[in-house]
Amino acid sequence: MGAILLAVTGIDRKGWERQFRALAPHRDLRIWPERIGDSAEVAYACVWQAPRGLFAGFARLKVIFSLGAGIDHLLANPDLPDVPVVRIVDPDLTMRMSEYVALHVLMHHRRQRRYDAQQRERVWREHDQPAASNVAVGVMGLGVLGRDAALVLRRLGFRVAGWSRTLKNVPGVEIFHGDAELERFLRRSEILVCLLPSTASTQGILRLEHLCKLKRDGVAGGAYLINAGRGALQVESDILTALDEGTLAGATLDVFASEPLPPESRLWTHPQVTITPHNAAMSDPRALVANVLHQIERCEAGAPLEHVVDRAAGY
Ligand code: NDP
Ligand code: OXD
Repeated sequence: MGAILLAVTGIDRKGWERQFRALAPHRDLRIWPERIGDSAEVAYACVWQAPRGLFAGFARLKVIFSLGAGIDHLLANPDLPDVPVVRIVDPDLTMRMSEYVALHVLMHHRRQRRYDAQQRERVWREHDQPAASNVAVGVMGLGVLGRDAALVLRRLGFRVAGWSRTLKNVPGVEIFHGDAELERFLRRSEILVCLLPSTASTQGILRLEHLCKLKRDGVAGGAYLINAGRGALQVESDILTALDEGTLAGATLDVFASEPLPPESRLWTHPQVTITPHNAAMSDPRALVANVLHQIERCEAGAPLEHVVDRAAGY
């Protein structure tokens, strides 16, 4: 049984350590940076935003686990060894993301920001409320998270479409795929939900050229953007321009080019922007350590690992 290394930055480490010790008291757990011991004994690395150079010190790694669904933080690391990289796919994380997507789609759809502003002024005024069945929502990325979010939105009654790289089949969801179908997908979407990974082909995809194709003359009363994928997908100055010009009627942003979002960013104070601190679907160690340990047990039993990242595709 090889030792397990826990190496995280930017998130609280204590909950992960506590949960590993609680669920696998028999395992040899090493903690970066202070309790590494003999690095040659480490077989599994569980990481989030690993510091540059981390992997160079561990010559016998067998598997690297990302403690989140995204792996862009790993692929950006020039020392990443040639071993399988496994990402989190877990119902707990998926449900958290679908909650977030449903909350923010409904917030825009039900004009909640307007009612919040009215409440501050003690104003009692109703606004026209279209039915969800007349509102077109588009989900960019129909992977584990996008598919579930699309189905939840469908269940809420929205007209849902999804866009992915390869052709998918999601019951009740209109399907678009590939670059050739992006424009048609955007033109029919009033509320755009982005759950793409950050890769060489998706970075900057939320730019003016694409935002201005969203459907503005539908019953939603304008076009809305919800990005919970990655900050690198969005061009923040273009989003501000789109909001100022009315190309976008509102935006919910959970991820940013630079995190935490710098205090001087105009996004903080824009009246049509809702900001959350990259916690649309936080990785909760209470649910996810069991997932990682299960994968380690599979590996040690000679079973194939699940959810291994395709490095060439970048996700
Ligand atoms: P998946 O790998 O399961 O799905 C990715 C989807 O994106 C797939 O449908 C894929 O297409 C599509 N895609 C990738 N590249 C392209 C492209 N060039 N053109 C069109 N579609 C493309 O990932 P998950 O659903 O598990 O997670 C998605 C992302 O969500 C993560 O990478 C991460 O960045 C983000 N995330 C954010 C969190 C937060 O708290 N804000 C929490 C967790 C994840 P295809 O199906 O054809 O392969
Ligand atoms: C993830 C994230 O990728 O939290 O899981 O961003």
